[in-house]
Amino acid sequence: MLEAERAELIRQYEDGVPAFKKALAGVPAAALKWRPAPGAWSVHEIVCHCADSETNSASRVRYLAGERDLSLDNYDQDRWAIEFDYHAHPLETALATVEAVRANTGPLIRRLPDAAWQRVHQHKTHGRYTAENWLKTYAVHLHEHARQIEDNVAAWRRRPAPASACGGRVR
Ligand code: NI
Repeated sequence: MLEAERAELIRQYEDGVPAFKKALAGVPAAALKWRPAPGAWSVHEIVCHCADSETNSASRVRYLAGERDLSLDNYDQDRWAIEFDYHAHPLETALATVEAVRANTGPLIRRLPDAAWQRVHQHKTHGRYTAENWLKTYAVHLHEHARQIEDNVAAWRRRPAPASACGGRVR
């Protein structure tokens, strides 16, 4: 990867939090825990996912850049959302976590030397894996979830009116 491409991806990575917070600011309180489909995440669950995912991501890039010959694996993000009961998790601490881990990782990746970016590890799903592979994923991660939040709100606004308790009959 050329240095200019990497610099652009790092810039995108650093733009992720403002984009994510902007999308979240547009969510009506009543829409926060609304799921667009069975099994699809609510905005609240998306934010909790991002806190857990970004925490892992911040740790992962440190391992990729600082360790040698690792074997990496995935985790099941849908299972985490259910087993960790994301709807019961405080939204504010999840958002603060996303902000903090990103703020603390940006300066670190900005000063990584070429050798650290290109150190080769093995990933169970992706095979050969470097910090550059990591960067391609996480440059867009919060932007993608910001769009998902906006889509959730749009779907929430279009949702059918709930049936009234009396089944909609005129009384
Ligand atoms: Ni994600």
